[in-house]
Amino acid sequence: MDSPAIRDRTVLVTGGAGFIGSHLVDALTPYNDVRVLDDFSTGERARLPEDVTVIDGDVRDPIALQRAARGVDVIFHHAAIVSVTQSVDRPRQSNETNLGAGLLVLEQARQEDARVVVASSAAIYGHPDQLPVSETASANPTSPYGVQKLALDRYSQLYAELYDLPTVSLRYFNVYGPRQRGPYSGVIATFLEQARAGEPITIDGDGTQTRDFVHVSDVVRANLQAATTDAVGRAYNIGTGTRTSVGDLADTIRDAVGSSSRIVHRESRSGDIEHSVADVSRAERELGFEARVDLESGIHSLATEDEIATVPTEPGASDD
Ligand code: UD2
Repeated sequence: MDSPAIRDRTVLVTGGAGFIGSHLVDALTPYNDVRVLDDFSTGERARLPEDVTVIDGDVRDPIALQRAARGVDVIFHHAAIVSVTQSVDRPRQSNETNLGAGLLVLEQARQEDARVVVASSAAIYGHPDQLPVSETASANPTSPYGVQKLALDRYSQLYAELYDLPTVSLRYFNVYGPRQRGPYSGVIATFLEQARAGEPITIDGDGTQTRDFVHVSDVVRANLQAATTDAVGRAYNIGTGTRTSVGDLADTIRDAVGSSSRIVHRESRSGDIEHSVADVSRAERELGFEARVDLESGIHSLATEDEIATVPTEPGASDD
C-alpha cells in the first residue's frame, strides 16, 4: 500500500545541503515548511531552494538543534560523517557526529513529539552471511561508521518502544545520482568523472564484487513514505534488489559516456565487501516502496545530465 504524501507540515532536514538531504529538500519544499540544519562542511548552500529556512550550525550543538527543531512535525536526520575511511582514522570524532548527534536528534524529537526518519546504512551488516540481505540478518559491521549507524538504528527502534516515538530507520545500500561528488562520493561518481575526462577507469580488484546501486530519487521516495507510514519503530532496507558487478558497471558507464577510457585494475581494497544486495520485501510490503530507476536509466541520465525529478508534480504523484 502506498502512503499518502507529506504536506502542510513543518519539517527539519539535518544535513539538508548534502547529497541525499538536498534532493529530499527539493521534494519537500513545494508542499511543506522546510528547515535545514547544516554546517556546510561538505554540503553546499547553492543547492538549497530560496524558501527554505537555513540554520547554519553543527548538529552536535544542542542549542542549534533545539532552535532548528522547535515546533517541527518530522525530522529527517541525514547529517553524518559518511566517510568510512575517516571513521577508521578518527573513530571518536565520527562517533560524536554519527551517534552522539543522532541521540540528540532523538531526544529533541521527544521534546517536540516529532516523527524521526533516520538515515541508516547497509554498512551495519558488514560481510553478509546470506544474499539478498534481509533486515533480520546478523549485523557485523566492519568499520566504526558501521557500528555507529547500527547503534543509531537500534536506538531509533528503542525510542519507539520505550517512549512511543514514531521512528523509521532507512538502511541505504549504494546510493548514487546527481550532486554526488567529492573524495567520498562512491564508485559511480568516480567512474563517470574518469570516463568523461578520458582517464583510465580504476577497478579495485578483479571487478567481480557486486553492489546494489539505488538512485537518489528512489531514496527520496522512501523518505516520503517513511514520513507518513503507520509501520513505525521499524528498519527498512532501501535498495533495488538487483546486484551489479563493478566490472559491468565500468562497461555501462564507458558506453553511456561514449568514452574511450581504458579500464585498469588496482589492488583490491582491504576489507572490501564481496557481495551486497538488499532484500527489499519488507519495504515493499510495509512502506509501499519499490525502486523505479534501473541502473542503466540512472546512469544514462547522469551521463546526459538529464536529471530524474525528485519533486513530485503534485502531492501524491510520486505514489501513484
Ligand atoms: C558503501 C558506502 C559506505 C558504506 C558501505 C557499507 C557509498 C559511496 N559508500 O561503500 O558509506 O555504507 O557501502 O558497506 O555508497 N571501487 C572501484 N574503483 C573505484 C572506487 C570504488 O573499483 O575507483 C569499488 C570498491 O572497491 C568497491 C565498490 O567499487 O568494491 C563500491 O565502492 P564504494 O566506495 O562506492 O562503496 P562501498 O560499497 O565500499
